[in-house]
Amino acid sequence: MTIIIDGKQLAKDIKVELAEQVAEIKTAGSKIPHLAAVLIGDNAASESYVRNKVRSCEQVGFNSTLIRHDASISEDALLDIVDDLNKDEDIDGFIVQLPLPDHIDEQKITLAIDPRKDVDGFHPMNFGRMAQGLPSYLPATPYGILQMLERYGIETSGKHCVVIGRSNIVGTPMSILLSRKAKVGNCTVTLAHSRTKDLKAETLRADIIIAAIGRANFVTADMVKDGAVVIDVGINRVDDASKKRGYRLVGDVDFEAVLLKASHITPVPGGVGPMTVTSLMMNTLKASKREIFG
Ligand code: BQF
Repeated sequence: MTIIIDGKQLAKDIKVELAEQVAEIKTAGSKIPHLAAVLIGDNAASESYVRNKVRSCEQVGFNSTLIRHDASISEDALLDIVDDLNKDEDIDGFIVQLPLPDHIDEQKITLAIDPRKDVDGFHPMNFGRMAQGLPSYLPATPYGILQMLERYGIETSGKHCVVIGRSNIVGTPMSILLSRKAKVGNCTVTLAHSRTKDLKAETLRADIIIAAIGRANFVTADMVKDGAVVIDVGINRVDDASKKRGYRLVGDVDFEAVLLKASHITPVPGGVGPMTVTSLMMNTLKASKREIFG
């Protein structure tokens, strides 16, 4: 029987653990962790992601601050906001929700964030430290996936993992983390992407498949070996007249068909997504405890 990995429940469990730690912080009279989020424009998906983050802060007992601006904000004005947050003693960590409007250089904004407050782990300082196995804020999605593998007792050591997709925030860091010498790691990793010659030949050899392509139902059953672990990072909208919103969310994996082959599979929604948000909370707690940079 295939195990459906319940990311929503796992995220709840982690939030209970975080709330216990916050309660101890409050009892000790120490500073309450404080996360700030900067949201530019009115992209519906970004709004819902930031809402999830603010709600999670409330659930675990963190303070949160949401800074909103319309899409016409200049790059310089956004850099000023980042600078203010870098200097604000009460803010332990902050995120600038991506994507940003086209006239703003995301790389420039990311570089302006103080690495000590970079709880998304996107600054090259954190990325470089991660790649070298030094303490760092791990990017939230890969961190959430590591948590899932660990908490479901999935063996990774010596396994062949195929990561599909080479983005800076998911595929590339995931491939690095799984190949590292670590509790969850020691995989032999193949990083596949749009120029990969024979993707099916690669995925059929995989013990673990991480799908982070961004195309609905891209990974089909014929690409999956019997007993493989399948982690679906995709969040794609497909038209669905039976829903009142007019669409539903599906992953990068053809769930119903792959379910019949996999040993473990993550659903969408309720799989990787909720774990991404709790990972951000875990990073924020680390920031407030100065765990990474002292
Ligand atoms: C769920 C994200 C692409 C680009 C930028 C729960 C989230 C999503 C799904 C969520 C994501 C995706 C986030 C579910 C944050 C994950 O129940 O399946 C939570 O809020 N996410 C983001 O902040 O930026 C993104 C995906």
